[in-house]
Amino acid sequence: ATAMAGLKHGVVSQVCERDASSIVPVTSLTYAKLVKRSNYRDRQFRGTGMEYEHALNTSTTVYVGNLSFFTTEEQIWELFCQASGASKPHAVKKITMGLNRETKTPCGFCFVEFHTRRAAEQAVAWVSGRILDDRPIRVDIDWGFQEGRQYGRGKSGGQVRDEYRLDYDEGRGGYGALGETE
Ligand code: GTA
Repeated sequence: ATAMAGLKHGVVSQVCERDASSIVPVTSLTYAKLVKRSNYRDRQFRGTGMEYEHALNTSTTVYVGNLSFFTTEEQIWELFCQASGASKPHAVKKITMGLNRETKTPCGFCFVEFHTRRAAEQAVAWVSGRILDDRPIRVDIDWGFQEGRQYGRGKSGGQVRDEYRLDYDEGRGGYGALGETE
């Protein structure tokens, strides 16, 4: 009940700071309510709105955003395996690091594929907002990984959001790409 109330009022930290081992079994209906949808829509998805919705509702993949460029795949494995609980150490199937299209170096996001839908939903509910390398990470249900999606779509090869940023963000390459040239 605390978790539900926390999400309802947007107090994500209350939910995320809980020890994964304290998660009690709940019904799928409760999980569905816990999974908060973002407003993100992948404009490169080739399909109808209904197909996109169906993919989001059934996918076992999440997108993880706001990562530091220095966060490693190993750290992400550790975080998600730990969050899945000691009883399910193999919940994570695959991690695909987001890479700068030009330099092929990490550019601040990744996709995590789980073995089950429930594990993906739990990750959204319990891991989003956790601090990794001093940054609150964002975990979003994703429609599913396809080759090519691991690359940043910004003009400079990184993520689009890093094109427009005007602040200085040490963990994400300093100033935004456009800010540097303007
Ligand atoms: N499931 O939230 C997400 C998400 N994001 C942000 C990226 N991906 C995501 N997937 C899920 N949820 O495979 C995926 C993409 C792709 C990979 C890299 O990560 O599907 P990208 O970040 O480089 O490019 O993607 P994307 O997603 O096509 O960028 P988009 O939607 O144009 O913009 C993302 C954000 O950038 C916006 O929400 C906004 O914050 C900022 N932004 C975009 N345009 C502007 C603008 N003109 N001015 C200011 N800010 C802008």
